[in-house]
Amino acid sequence: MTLLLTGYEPFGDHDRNPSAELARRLDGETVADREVVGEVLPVEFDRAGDEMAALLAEHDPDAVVATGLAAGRAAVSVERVGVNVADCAGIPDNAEEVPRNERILTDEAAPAAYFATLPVVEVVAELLDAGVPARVSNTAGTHLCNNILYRTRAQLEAEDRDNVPMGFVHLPLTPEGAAEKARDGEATSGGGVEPSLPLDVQADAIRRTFEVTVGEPEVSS
Ligand code: PCA
Repeated sequence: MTLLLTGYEPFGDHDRNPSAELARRLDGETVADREVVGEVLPVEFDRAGDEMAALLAEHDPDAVVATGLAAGRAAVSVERVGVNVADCAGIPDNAEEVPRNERILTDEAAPAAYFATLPVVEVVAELLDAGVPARVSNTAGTHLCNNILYRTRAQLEAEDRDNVPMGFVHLPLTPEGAAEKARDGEATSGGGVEPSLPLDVQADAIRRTFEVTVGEPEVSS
């Protein structure tokens, strides 16, 4: 029994991506009595969805949590919905693709959006109870993070695997990442620094996300 966790490689002007670090860190851990499979996806519109499809086929996970970086957000953001839009919003992907106002699935019957099937409200409530700044987010944007949410939900539905909970969690910068960015900026002249959350706290948030999603392990008597 496995739990699939994906992160994304660095992209744009980010030299590091906490989501990739987390996927590597949690890979092989036991969470809620299941083994976490942590994998890093390419930030490429042409490849990410196909790589996810291959991971679903290989691991047949009990739940899927995809993650990525949302620099500037102060909280762990559990996404509610993925929309059928691919628009790089000025940030080319790592293959220099720059889609503008495109559909992810061009089939007429493709829905405008898919809801995440993680229990997003319960996950956020649990994270807040545990002292982790978290919120439900109503937009994952239109870049690769939205893309993997929409495409994975479409894939699971097409395969009649709708019972596999799947969703997307956007992560803030780590303190190290925020400091690195501030070094290139105006912080030494009184400028601002982006919000951040330590990787340990982010890792705890992801473990709890899985636990709430698949339920705590049974306590045997
Ligand atoms: N964040 C981007 C793409 C990859 C990542 O980690 C996003 O929010 O879409």
